[in-house]
Amino acid sequence: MLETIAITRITLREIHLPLRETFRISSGMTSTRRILLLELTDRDGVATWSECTAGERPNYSPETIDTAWLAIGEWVAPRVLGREFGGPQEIHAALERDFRGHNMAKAAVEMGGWALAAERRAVSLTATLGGTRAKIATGISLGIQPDPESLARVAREARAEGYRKIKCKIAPGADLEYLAAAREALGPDAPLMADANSAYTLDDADHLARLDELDLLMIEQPLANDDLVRHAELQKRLKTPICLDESITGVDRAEDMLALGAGKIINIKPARVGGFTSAKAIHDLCAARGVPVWHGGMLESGIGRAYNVALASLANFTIPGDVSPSARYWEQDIVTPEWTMSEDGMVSVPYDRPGLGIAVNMDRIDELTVRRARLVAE
Ligand code: OSB
Ligand code: MG
Repeated sequence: MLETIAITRITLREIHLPLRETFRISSGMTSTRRILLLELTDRDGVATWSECTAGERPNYSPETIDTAWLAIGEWVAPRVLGREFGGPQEIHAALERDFRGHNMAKAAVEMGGWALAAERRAVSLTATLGGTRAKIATGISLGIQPDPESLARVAREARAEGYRKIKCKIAPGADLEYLAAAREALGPDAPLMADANSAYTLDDADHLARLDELDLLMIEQPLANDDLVRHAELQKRLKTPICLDESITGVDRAEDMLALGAGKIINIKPARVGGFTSAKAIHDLCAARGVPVWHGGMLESGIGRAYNVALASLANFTIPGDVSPSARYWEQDIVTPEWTMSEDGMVSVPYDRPGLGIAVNMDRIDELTVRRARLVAE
């Protein structure tokens, strides 16, 4: 049966992939990504790859690459290996029952299930998800720079390269002046936004209200990761729309955001919400309510990026995503072809190629691997 998914083996690998430039956000810096890759194989020998996007430290979400390695081995894989599922949505359901949190660990396997379903039918992951676009609009997420002038320079360069949205990371002490310099460099009509990664509190509301003068598309996640109530209070005091990232861990939180008025836009990252089943539910809810969404990024390798590109091709991803081309991150990616961007800031969706639409560069992965584990049905 083409529709059933029966995963019999999952190989975990950790690779170390140096970023071209250190990426600084309000809560920490990353210079080399420690990336957890999964190779999933089914009963008939059909195989695919997925990526767990947890970071090295619990500064973005409570998960890390090490907790995900443990959670997949101890709890996720044992629920999935050797079982037959009617479709990837059933994998999602099996991972929800009496199993709190660990969304990124769950997502790595659930999303792999979607790619296996695509491989088995020899259609693209995009088609399997219901994507409708042949290319997606791309933005860039710029890390915190040493001073406003540096931010103005990199923002201008990014705009010249074609990026359709310029997102600047901010933190207390690196916000108003920095964004004002970027606005000045880009001009009044350029699509500019800020991402605070939870660096502020409600006491900063008056300070944050000064951002309204800069005509930002939105401010992303100003307050704590688990706080919708104060975001609702802050939104009342800001003209700038609030976009939530960290706070939206599932479709229920998206409903809460809308009910409370805690934000007007959602950054969807499938890993943060436990996988594609949940990401699609949030996408559909927002589409029904007229709320725009865009696809976030977690500095993924070319494998994770294949999943992001596929999901971002769904109809309600109407704002350019943080889905930049491989060369923005890596000297050399681990996939062929690498992800590229056109001069007008678009990434092509491989809708006519089966599965992920890219080939995995095995030699490169072997070179970069620092540990490996093989999980099989008991
Ligand atoms: O908040 O969107 C974020 C990277 C790591 C952790 C959190 C975030 C980010 C980014 C990177 O903004 C976006 C990208 O992958 O280009
Ligand atoms: Mg963010």
